[in-house]
Parts: sequence; structure tokens; C-alpha cells
Amino acid sequence: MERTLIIVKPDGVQRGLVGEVLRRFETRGLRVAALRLIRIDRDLAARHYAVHQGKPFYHGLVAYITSGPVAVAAIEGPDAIQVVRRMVGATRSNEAAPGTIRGDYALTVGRNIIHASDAPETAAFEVDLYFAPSDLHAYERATDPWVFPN
Ligand code: IDP
Ligand code: MG
Repeated sequence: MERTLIIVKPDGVQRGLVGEVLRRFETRGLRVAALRLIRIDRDLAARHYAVHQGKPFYHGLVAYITSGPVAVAAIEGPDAIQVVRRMVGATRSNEAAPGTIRGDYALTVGRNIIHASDAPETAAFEVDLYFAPSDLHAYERATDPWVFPN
């Protein structure tokens, strides 16, 4: 089992896509461990996107991610990190494959709907950035054995 972090970015919230995005993960069989609607401030944005500091798009990215409420979720399941990244699609939405979230709902890199952790280390760091341990629910759904038998 793996856990990853996704954020429906301000454009996704404004366009009414929170439910659609979560539906895709749930119907794939992934489980929501934690869920919040929050406004990211500049300090949190700087910590989240520290790896991008100094890049030409950094200031625009911080302005974008702080521009309105976002829906943040911790999502879990077998190989959740890579499974979710593949469902999200390419960073440059114009190059994202149809059937991916960006490929179905976005057109540009600057408004690409969703964030998802890209590796085990970033997933652990990002889940910890947005959720306290007590926010993360450990539970089993009746359907889980039908999706990932052990
Ligand atoms: P990712 O979100 O697919 O992991 P990253 O390369 O980590 O992509 O970039 C983080 C975010 O920064 C992207 O999702 C996008 O919002 C923004 N971004 C990346 N490259 C550009 C760019 O060239 N122009 C504008 N925004 C960008
Ligand atoms: Mg990234």
C-alpha cells in the first residue's frame, strides 16, 4: 500500500471539478484517507513548491496556487503514487493524453487542474505538509478485498 497527495488546484475548484476528480480516483479503487478544502497561503506555497524556487514560472505558480480554495486529499492503494500520476497526465496539459485528468479537462501548463506527488519521498513530505497524523483515517471499505486482495 502507498499513500499520495493530490490537490485540486484553484481552477479545478472554480470549474466545479472536485467531485469529478475524486470520482475518478474512487472508481479506480483508490481510497480517500483524508480530505480538506483550504486556502493555501504564500508560506505554505513556498514550502510545497520549494524545489521550483528560482525557475521562471515560480512566481506565477505561487500566485496561481494561492488564488482560491483548493481541495486536498490523501489517497491510498497499491502503487498509488504512480497510478495517480498516470491518471493525472503530463504536466503540459496540451500534451496530456486523452483519458487523463489533464488530458480531459485542461489545455495549458499554467492552469493544469491538479497536483499529485511524484515519488515516495515527496508523497510523504506533502502528506505531512497538509495533514496531521490524526487527519489520516485508517479504515477498510467492504469493497477493498474486491479491488486489492491480499
Ligand atoms: P507536475 O505538477 O506535473 O508535477 P512540475 O514540473 O512539478 O509538474 O511543476 C509544478 C507545477 O508548476 C505544474 O503543475 C504547473 O502548475 C507549474 N508549471 C510547471 N512548468 C511550468 C511552465 O513552464 N509554465 C507555467 N507553469 C508551470
Ligand atoms: Mg511536480
